[in-house]
Amino acid sequence: MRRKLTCLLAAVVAALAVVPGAAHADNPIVQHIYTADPAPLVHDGRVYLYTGHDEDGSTYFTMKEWRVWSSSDMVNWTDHGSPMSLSTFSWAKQDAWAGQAVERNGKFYWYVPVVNRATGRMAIGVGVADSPTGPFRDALGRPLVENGEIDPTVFIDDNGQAYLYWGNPNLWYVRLNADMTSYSGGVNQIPLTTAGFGTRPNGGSRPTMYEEGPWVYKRNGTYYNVFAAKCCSEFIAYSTAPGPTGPWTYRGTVMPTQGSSFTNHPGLVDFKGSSYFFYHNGALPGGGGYTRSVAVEKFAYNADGSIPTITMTTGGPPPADTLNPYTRQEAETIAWGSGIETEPASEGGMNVGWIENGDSIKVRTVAFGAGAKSFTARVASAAAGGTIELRLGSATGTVVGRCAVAGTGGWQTWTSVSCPVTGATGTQDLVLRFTGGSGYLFNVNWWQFAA
Ligand code: FUB
Repeated sequence: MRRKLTCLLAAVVAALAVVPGAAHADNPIVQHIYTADPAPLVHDGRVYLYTGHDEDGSTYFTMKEWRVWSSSDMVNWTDHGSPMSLSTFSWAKQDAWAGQAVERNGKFYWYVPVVNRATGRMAIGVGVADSPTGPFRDALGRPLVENGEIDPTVFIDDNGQAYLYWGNPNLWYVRLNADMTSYSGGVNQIPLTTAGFGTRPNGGSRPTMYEEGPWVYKRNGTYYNVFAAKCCSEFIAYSTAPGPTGPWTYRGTVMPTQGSSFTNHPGLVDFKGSSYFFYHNGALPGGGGYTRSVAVEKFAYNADGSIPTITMTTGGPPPADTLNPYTRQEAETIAWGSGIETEPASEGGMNVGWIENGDSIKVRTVAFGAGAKSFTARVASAAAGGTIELRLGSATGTVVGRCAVAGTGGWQTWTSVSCPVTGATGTQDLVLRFTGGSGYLFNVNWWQFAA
């Protein structure tokens, strides 16, 4: 990924710098891999984002694993790697497509569609974990439900009744039992009427706008189903209902067809007092219908509960919070990464790696307060190392510190390096810019300032 992106990203960032009003570029929210099919979950003061992973250079929905990301501010996103993949489900053959995770009684349930090797049909599996970042295991050892259709969304109503909806070209649901891994009442079909889901121009066998990717939730007593509409290219539309199973009324467009991907996929949450709409597009260099990227926009419901039309931006939402540099921050917590990649770290979590001269990581709204005095980073290098430049605002901003990194004898042989810092005060974007000789320089696991 990085080979083709490094130069192109620099060009994109340079172009954005001269676009009035585009002071920063934080969409798509992940730059080092292609991501698709966002499913956000708010838990314990963070938003966890469950996505698919489009392979580099893909010419189909060639997807082998799912990924998890999290943020406390909607702009800096931590890479939690891949805690669930096709290999989690021994019965799964291929197609790690669009799913959704939910928490119940301290456990996290992640519903996903995959091809069942035994039948060759799409089936819905369920992963379960004790933490929102996994690891997830197969809860059942078999599909929860199978009818050849995709894109599960899960919703727990106020009375505790949980529902799993899914479908393309139809729309189905089951009533999940409290264990979240079985259901009662059989598999039910939601009638796709034009009153409920709009009229598709030249619809033929698909007369309504409903295509796939339902996202069902409840707000102020109204049930919402936001879905990918029409094909292809898709746009995002929604319907509402007085109950979880209907009757549904079509409410129109949420996001028009935009963004260089012929699919789109919705996910909505409220977080720290605001509403957010997640989607995907083909906005990264090399991006397109099979190399997609997840992005997010902030929005406000209209007074009558309707959803305004939301358009894709390169800026994304404003920060919902500041980042505390005086606690340990993972290097893989990133607002915009240029040239870097991530991998599992031997010390736990992920580390940033494949760093070359000129690569950088931007972290937004870092609350330095009265001033930072020193910087410490956890680093490893099987090569000669290099330097971490600490810059304010951008990769060409004021240098407030320089930390030398020497070779440690291995890419996972970790040590801590420290250096003095002057001039880092107030709340500012921070860029860790990496410099050195040729080839890969060093890895970074975490960093922390001292006041
Ligand atoms: O990512 C594979 C498929 O593309 C998803 O399941 C659909 O929602 C569409 O986004």
